[in-house]
Amino acid sequence: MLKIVRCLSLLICLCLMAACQRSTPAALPTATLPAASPTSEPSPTPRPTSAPPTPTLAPTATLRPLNLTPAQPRAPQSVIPVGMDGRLVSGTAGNPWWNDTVFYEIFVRSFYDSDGDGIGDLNGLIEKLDYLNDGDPTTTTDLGITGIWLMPIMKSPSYHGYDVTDYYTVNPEYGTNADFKRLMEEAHKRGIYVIIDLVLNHTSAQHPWFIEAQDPNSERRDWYLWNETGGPGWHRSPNGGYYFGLFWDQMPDLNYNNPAVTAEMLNVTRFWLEEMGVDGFRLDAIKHLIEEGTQTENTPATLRWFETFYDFYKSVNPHAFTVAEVWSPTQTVAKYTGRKVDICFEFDLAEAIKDSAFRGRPAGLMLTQETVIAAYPPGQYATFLANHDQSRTRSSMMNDEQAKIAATLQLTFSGVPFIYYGEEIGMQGAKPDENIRRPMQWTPEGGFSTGTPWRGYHEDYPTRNVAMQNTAPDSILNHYRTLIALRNHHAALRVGEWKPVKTDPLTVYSYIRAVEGEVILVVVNLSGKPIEDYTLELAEGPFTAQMQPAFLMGDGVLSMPPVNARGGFDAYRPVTPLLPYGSLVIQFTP
Ligand SMILES: [Ca+2]
Ligand SMILES: [Ca+2]
Ligand SMILES: [Ca+2]
Repeated sequence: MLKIVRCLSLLICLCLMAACQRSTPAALPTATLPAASPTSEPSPTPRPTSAPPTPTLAPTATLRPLNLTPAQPRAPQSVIPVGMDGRLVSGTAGNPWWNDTVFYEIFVRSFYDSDGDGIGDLNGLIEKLDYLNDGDPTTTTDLGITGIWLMPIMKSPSYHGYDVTDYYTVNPEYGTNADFKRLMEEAHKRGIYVIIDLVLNHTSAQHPWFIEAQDPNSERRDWYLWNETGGPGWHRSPNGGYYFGLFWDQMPDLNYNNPAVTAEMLNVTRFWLEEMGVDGFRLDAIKHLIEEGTQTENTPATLRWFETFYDFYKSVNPHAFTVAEVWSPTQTVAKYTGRKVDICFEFDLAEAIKDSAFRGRPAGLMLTQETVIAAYPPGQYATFLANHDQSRTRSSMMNDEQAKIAATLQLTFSGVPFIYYGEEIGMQGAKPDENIRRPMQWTPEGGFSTGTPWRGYHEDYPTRNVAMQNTAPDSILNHYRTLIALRNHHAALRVGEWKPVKTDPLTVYSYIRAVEGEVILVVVNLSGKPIEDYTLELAEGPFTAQMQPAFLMGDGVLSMPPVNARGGFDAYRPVTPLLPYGSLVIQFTP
């Protein structure tokens, strides 16, 4: 049996290598922005009723510097919001589709329970899709996100699901494989892409593979890592010997030096892409995949393995997308980006944004943003504020206004934004993990389940919930809705060049985003006080004296920028005063 598996996997590896050698990057297509006159209004697009069109563009060809001079006529803003034109398989201005996407991370167990057993499920999520995006571009009552990342949905004995016992079956607590396919269909109808968590590094200790492997004579023995002496990360097996489980004794690491393991996990990858129709994967803890000696992270073998993986999933679907968790400093993360995985989460940036919002001054934010811009291909990184492993953003802030500022700084920056569920209403929670993964607060009664929730709500649910924030114009929820809508409508915010603006005082933070025909100026008052006396300075830039400013967010009387000879401005004060914790987003068009 093992021999057959090994022969098969060798064959697969050989095929992969051959495929790898054959593939050369396709020519970059021209930008696919719809031609539009600057004055036309967004128009409703018929909701697609059929399956997504076959992808025709190779996203691998798009990892190159942006060309800010598209051949199309000038379009100050995209006429059709992204995610609304059927499935956008190619992105704006030659970028991949994910640069036009705002993702939302969902813990299914805590999102919405459809059957009253206290556990969120896939049918519950389907019921709430209209909250996320109703598929109708003329309504602004939805959140407007265009992508979903589902935390693990495969069969698992734990509440979080990061220890899988069956890679081919949906956790029965969440639903069935058929339910999942219906979710894919309903999401795609609304212009929402769906990616799922894929846990490659380890299985559950209760996975049949590991149960078999405990027998030293089993054919599965070599699917995991064993030694006779133990050590840090090694756990005693009841049948003798020690197995390696970096995170937990219930999560034994798979042995990727064994080609049969690679072959099987590629099968899993193919199954979800082909049979279940996912648009891609969030890859868990990938820096720990292959150990070399005592080195347990970022080994050369791990980086090499992901080259194989990349070629494989792109061969199954050239538009499949991966976003990886490499919880390391930027320079290390960047090594994985492109030809290994598509993009990785930017942990340093998340910390810098939250730190600046909390401290009320830009604590290293500009340097971090410059480092990020320089480290990756343009826009090829995932931005976020918090995820299921970290304190919720609101719990790291002093008030709701600071949480809004953090959202402004994330959603007007480049990259691919990810929003953890509940962040849009400022849900609170800090470690232990269960407390940052609590049920979604839908109504003053809670509204997550008609039964007893698997874990209690955060205590503030009677006053902090979707229903109440829905009708409060200044709520965090409506702030998120506005920012996401702006991003969906304005190419400059999605794929525009980023340029820092010098400010005085430093409690004012500012930058521009620019594409041909549109410049967007972001100005944030990080402090809780109004600021009358301030100046913005941009040594050189894309401004012309003819440009007209207009508010996309904020209000007041706008003044024209004193444009200098190099297209920048020397001492600009667009509006007075800057309100406490105020976010201004100002558009300039010719
Ligand atoms: Ca349920
Ligand atoms: Ca809508
Ligand atoms: Ca490992």
